[in-house]
Amino acid sequence: MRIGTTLTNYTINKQKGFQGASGTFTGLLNDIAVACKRIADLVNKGDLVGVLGAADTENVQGEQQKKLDVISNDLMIEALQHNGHIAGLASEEMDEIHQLPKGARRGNYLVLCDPLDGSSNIDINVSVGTIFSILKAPEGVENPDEADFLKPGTEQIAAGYCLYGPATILVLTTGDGVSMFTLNRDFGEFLLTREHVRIPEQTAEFAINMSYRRHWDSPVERYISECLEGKDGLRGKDFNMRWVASMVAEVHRILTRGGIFMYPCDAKIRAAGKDGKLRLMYEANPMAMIVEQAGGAATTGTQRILEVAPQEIHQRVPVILGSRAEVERVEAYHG
Ligand code: P6P
Repeated sequence: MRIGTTLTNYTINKQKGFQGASGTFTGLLNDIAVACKRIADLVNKGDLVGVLGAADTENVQGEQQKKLDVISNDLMIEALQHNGHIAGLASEEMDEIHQLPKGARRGNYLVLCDPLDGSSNIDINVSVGTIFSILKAPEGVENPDEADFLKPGTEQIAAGYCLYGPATILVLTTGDGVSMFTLNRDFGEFLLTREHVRIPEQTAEFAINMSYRRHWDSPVERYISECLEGKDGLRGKDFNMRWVASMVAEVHRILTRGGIFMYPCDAKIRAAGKDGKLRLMYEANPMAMIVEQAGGAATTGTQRILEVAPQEIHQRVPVILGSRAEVERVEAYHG
């Protein structure tokens, strides 16, 4: 019996192509994988270890945090801050950039993460996930500040997520296609299970929260109405709908069988003074890189997500991503 290709084997082989690769990238991915394995363990145990339910705190978004949101964030900090692979960490769960302890070795990378996305699903035992984005750290900066993190998505070195579902699957792109690694709990390794993942160009499956329909802008209303008209309508085919309320699960479904995911801006979001619900730096950008690397597309409706110039670390954007032909149709309706 073989071991198979571990995440570490994979990234070391990938690094052979990186001039002057020092192995810190492999080390960084290993740190992220360790955090994800521990989060997977706690998500899997749930009530057995008392991690479900709400924490008595709010995050910077003013949203009630779940205990596992806070625990997952603490685990990401613990896994990342002592090994000399990063120079700073940004997280949905922290108002400010996390600076490394005084004296801790600084590394070549910055990590931005949503430690546990979809946490409203934890207490109902529906899939949730960790999302991460990796940037190059600025040369010779001991304590990178928010401005050092505010790079467009095109500058991401790598992006990925870990889906805590029936299987625990880590999905990664380093800019050369998308690969998937399934956790073998028997010996605690992520093993390569899929490579060169491609999203089907066409799809007949859309994901949007229909309960906001009365707030939608006309391009979104037009697109969804046409899908709902089915084969007797303009599209000439029936569509299926999904809404898991966990972006990681939606993106994984799209990588696996195609589809379009939409969290557009709408009148209600605009009235609250926001540009969207999902966050650019640690949700939209990493997912957009993954989707584009798998042949799909990711837009705000009027702009390629990866080209949005960030203004602040927790800013929100509209997100429409998935099968290229469908995303381009929605963009055309916004045109
Ligand atoms: P709604 C989870 O809270 C999240 O950020 C995404 O993972 C998910 O797609 C979306 O929000 C769900 O939002 O408004 O349907 O609860």
